[in-house]
Amino acid sequence: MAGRFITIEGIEGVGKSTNVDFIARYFRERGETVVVTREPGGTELAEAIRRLILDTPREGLSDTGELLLMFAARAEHLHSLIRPALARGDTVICDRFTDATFAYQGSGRGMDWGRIETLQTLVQGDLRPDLTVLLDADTAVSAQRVAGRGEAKDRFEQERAEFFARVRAGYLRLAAENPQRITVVDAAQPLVDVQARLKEKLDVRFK
Ligand code: Z5A
Repeated sequence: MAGRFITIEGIEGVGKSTNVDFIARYFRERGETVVVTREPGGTELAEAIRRLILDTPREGLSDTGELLLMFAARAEHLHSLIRPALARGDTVICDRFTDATFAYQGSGRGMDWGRIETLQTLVQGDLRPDLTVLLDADTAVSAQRVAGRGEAKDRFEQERAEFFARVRAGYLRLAAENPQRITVVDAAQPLVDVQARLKEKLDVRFK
């Protein structure tokens, strides 16, 4: 596959959407064709699955159902958007990917990581991101930023701080286990500093 696959991860409100735009600009300025997408979602069918997941109250969807819907959405996303874009040689930047499943369904919900690895192989084969940016901040910072938006809370946003602390620990475990692929950026800093650090890391990796 000729294109580049970059994902961005972190707990809610750490600045993923904000920095996806920054990364997209970085590669467009280098003359690359960039496809920006997100999970769950990215295609019409996967966006419908996203709405189903996020709008269903906690008691209305089992943990196993939630896990399988995440991978069903991912299978469609890979088939219809990500793999074709990579085959064309585009740079694909995805707001969340399978690390989110390990962190949220694995560490957050307490589901077995080995089972998630099995689904990862089934759905992705050996496709993994070339680079994953993990925006890391503690739960107080993320909660404050989410509250600042004043929007209605979805299925995940209604979870308590302990849930997000487990999710964050899951992400940090993934970063420790995959140091070549996952780079951690301190997202608690002012945006200008976060983006300066991000640029340094992209320069080192893609110079
Ligand atoms: N999920 C899952 O469980 N399993 C999976 O496999 C996948 C997903 C793929 C939807 O994701 C939910 O799906 C998600 C996990 C689950 N739920 N949660 N939590 P989502 O990505 O759409 O939802 P989200 O995490 O809630 O994203 P978000 O709320 O849009 O947050 P964000 O993109 O990280 O943050 P942002 O919108 O860029 O920034 C938030 C605010 O902070 C905004 O006002 C910014 O201007 C501000 N901001 C950003 N950076 C800074 C800095 N550095 N300083 C100050 N202010 C800042």
